[in-house]
Amino acid sequence: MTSEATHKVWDPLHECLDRPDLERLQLERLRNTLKRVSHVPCYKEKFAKAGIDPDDIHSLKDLSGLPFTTKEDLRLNYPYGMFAVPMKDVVRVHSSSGTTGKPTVVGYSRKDLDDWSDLVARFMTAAGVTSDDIVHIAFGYGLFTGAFGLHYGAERIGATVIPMSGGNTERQIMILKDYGATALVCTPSYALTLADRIEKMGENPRSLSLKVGLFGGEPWSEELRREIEERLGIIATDNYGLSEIVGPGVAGECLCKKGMHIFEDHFLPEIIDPETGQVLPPGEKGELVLTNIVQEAIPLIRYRTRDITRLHYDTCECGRTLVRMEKTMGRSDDMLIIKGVNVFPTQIEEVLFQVEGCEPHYQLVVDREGTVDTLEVQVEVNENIFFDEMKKQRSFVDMVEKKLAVSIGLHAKVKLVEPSAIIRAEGKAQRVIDNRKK
Ligand code: DLL
Repeated sequence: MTSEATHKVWDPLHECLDRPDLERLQLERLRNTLKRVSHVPCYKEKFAKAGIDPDDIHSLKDLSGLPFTTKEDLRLNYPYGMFAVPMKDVVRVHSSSGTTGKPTVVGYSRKDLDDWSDLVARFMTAAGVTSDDIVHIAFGYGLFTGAFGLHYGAERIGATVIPMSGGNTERQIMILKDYGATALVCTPSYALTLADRIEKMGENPRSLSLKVGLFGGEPWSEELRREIEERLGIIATDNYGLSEIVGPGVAGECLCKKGMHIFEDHFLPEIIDPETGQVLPPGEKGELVLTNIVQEAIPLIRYRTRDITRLHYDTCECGRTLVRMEKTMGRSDDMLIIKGVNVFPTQIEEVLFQVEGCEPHYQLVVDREGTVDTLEVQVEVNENIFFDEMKKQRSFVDMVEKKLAVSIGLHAKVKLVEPSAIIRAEGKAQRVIDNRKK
C-alpha cells in the first residue's frame, strides 16, 4: 500500500469538516428531511401523535424529541408504504430479513444510488483502495445490499470490479488466483473459509495478490481480524451498514483501525438506552439510532438499528473529523446473523406453526463447524410423527427444511424431538442456544 493510499480521503469537504460546520449542515439537512417525510402516512401519524411540527426543530438537540422508527413500522407499511417519493422516482429496490416471512423493503432514487456509490467509495478509499486495485466481490448479488453497494462504490473509485457473487468456493479461489484481485470483499467469516480451503488444497493463501480486505455484514472480533490478516497476509478492515439506512456505506474504518467513521453528513447517530429510549452521553455504550438526512426514497427518522456500540468523538490521525463507532457488541433484539444472513427466531416460528404435526415448542442451536456457521432447528412433533417409520419421518424433515429455506434463505438442519423434550422455561422461553459465543 502506498503512503498516498494511506492518507487519501475521498470527499475531504465532507469528511473533514469542523464540527460546528458539520452541525450546521446536519441541521439544515435534518429540517429538509423532516419536511419531506411529513407527508409519509406513518410519519404524519407519528408526528401528530407526538404533537410535533417539523418546523419546530431548531437545533440538533431537538432530534431526541422525535419518535423512533422500527423494523415493525417497515413491516406494517410493507412493501412501499414508507417511501417518500412516488414509485416512478424509485430506480432500485433492495431488501433484508424482516421479523416474519415478509422482508423489509427499501428503495433508492437515482440520486440515492449516486450518493450511495460515493459513501461506499469513501470507506473503500479510507481502507486504501485506489483505481489501481482489482476488487473481488464475493457477496451474493441480489436483494442483499452488500454486493451492489460495494460494486458501484469500487467502480466509482475507478477500481476494476470482479462481480464474482457468493458461493462456489473453489471457483472463487481460481478466479482470485487467475484474475489477480488485490482487494477482497465479503463477510469476515467467508474470508476465513477461503483461507481454510486454500490451505486444504495444499497452497498458501498469502501467495495470492490480495493486499486488503473490506469485510462487513456481520459482527467480528479483533482476534478474528488478526487471524484473517495473518493467514491471508492482508490488511483487514471493517465496514458497517444496514439495508434500512442505505446498506454498506454507513460507516467504515480508515487504516488507523480505531473504529468505523460514521458518515455524519448523511446519517445522524445517537446512542440510546435500549430499555428506556433515553439518549446516553457521548462515549456510553448503548443502541445505535440513525437518522437519514440526505436520502430521498426512504429517509428514516431515528431508526433503531438494535446494534449495541459506543461512539468516539476524539480526533483521528487520518484527518477525518467524523465520529467513530466501535465494533458492535451485540444486539438489543434477538436477531441472529448466520453465515451473514439475518435471521429472526420469529421467522422460523412462523414456518413451524404452519406445519401440521409441529408443536409450538422449538429451540435453535447455532454453532460453528470450522469457519462455517450452522443452524439446527429442534422442534417437538406430535407422537404420530415422532414414532412414524423412518422414511415418513425423513420426508417430513425434508418438507420442513424446504419451507424454512424459502422463508429464511438459509439451510437449517431440522431435528424432530418427542413431545415435552424441550425444557419449558419458567419465564421467557430460551429459544436460542448460540454456541459460537466462545
Ligand atoms: O448487512 C449491509 C452490509 C453489507 C454492511 C455488506 C456491510 C457490508 P443487512 O442485511 O440489513 O445489511 O444487515 C444489517 O448486519 O444491523 C448489523 O447487525 C449487521 N452488520 C452489518 N455490518 C456489520 C459490521 C447489511 N461491520 C445488520 N459489524 C446490522 C457488525 C454488522 N455487524
